[in-house]
Amino acid sequence: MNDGEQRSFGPLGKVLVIIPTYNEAENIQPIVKRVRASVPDAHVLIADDNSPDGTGKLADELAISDDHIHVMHRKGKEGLGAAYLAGFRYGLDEGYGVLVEMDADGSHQPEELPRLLTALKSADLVLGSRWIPGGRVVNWPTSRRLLSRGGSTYSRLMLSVPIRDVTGGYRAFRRETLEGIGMEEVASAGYCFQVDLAWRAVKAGFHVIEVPITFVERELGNSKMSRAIVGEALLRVTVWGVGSRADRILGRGK
Ligand SMILES: Nc1nc2c(ncn2[C@@H]2O[C@H](COP(=O)(O)OP(=O)(O)OP(=O)(O)O)[C@@H](O)[C@H]2O)c(=O)[nH]1
Ligand SMILES: [Mg+2]
Repeated sequence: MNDGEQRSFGPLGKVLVIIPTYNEAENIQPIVKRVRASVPDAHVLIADDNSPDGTGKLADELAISDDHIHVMHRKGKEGLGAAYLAGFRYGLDEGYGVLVEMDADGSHQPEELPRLLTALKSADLVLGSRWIPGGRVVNWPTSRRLLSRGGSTYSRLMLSVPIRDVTGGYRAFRRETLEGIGMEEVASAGYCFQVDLAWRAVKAGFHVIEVPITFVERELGNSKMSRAIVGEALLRVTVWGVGSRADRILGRGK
C-alpha cells in the first residue's frame, strides 16, 4: 500500500505501549508483566477511565516499582477511542517515536509485539491482522467471528481501503503517522475508532501494512462490546463511505 518500497524510513525511537482499561483488575498485572518481558526497552502507559473495580490503583502499584510504567487516570468511562487519543497525546508530548495500541485482556499477545515493531521499520503503520494468511483467532464463537469479518469486509468495501482487518486494535504507529492524520478531528468512540484511524492513514498516503497475529479471546473480566458500539461503527462507516463516494462524484476529491 502506498509505495512504501521506494521510501526510506527513519529509526523508530522510543516505544510506548498504550493499554486502555476499564474494569480489568484481573488482567492488568499479567499483561503489563508480559509487555515488560517481551520488549524490555518499551514503556507502558495504562489509560484507566476510573474503573470501579480498582484497576487504576493496581496500575499505580505497578508504576511505583518500575520507571517504565506510567498511569493516566481519566475521570470516567468515555470509550476506548478517547482513552487512546489521550494516550497518543501524552506519548507525542513525551517524545516517543512509536505508539502501540494493545488491549488489556490478553487478546493481543505481547510476545508478538517484536514482530510488529520489526515490520514498522519499513512502514508508517503496522496493523496486527487476524484475517490475512497466518492470522488466527482462538476461542471465538462463530457469531463473534462473523461480526468481526463482516465488519471488516463491509468497511473495506465501503471505504475502499485495501486492508483485511480494519477493525483490529493491535497496532504500531510511527509518531509522524499520528501527527499526519488529523487526530484532533477523530470523534469515534468505540469500534469504529480503529476503522477511522486506518482509513485516515491510507487517505493521507502513509504506508500501512498488515502482520498476521493470533488473537486470543479474553478469559477473565467482562467484555465492553455492546450493541451501541456496533451500531456506532455501522452508522459511521456507512456515512463516511457514502460521503466519500459523493465527494468523488462531485469532484470534491478527498
Ligand atoms: N479507558 C477505557 N478503556 C476501555 C473502555 N472500553 C473498553 N476499554 C478497554 O479497551 C480494551 C478493549 O475492550 P474489550 O472489552 O476487550 O473489547 P473487545 O475486545 O471488543 O471485547 P471482548 O471480545 O469481549 O474482549 C480493553 O483493554 C478494555 O479494558 C473505556 O471506555 N475506557
Ligand atoms: Mg477484548
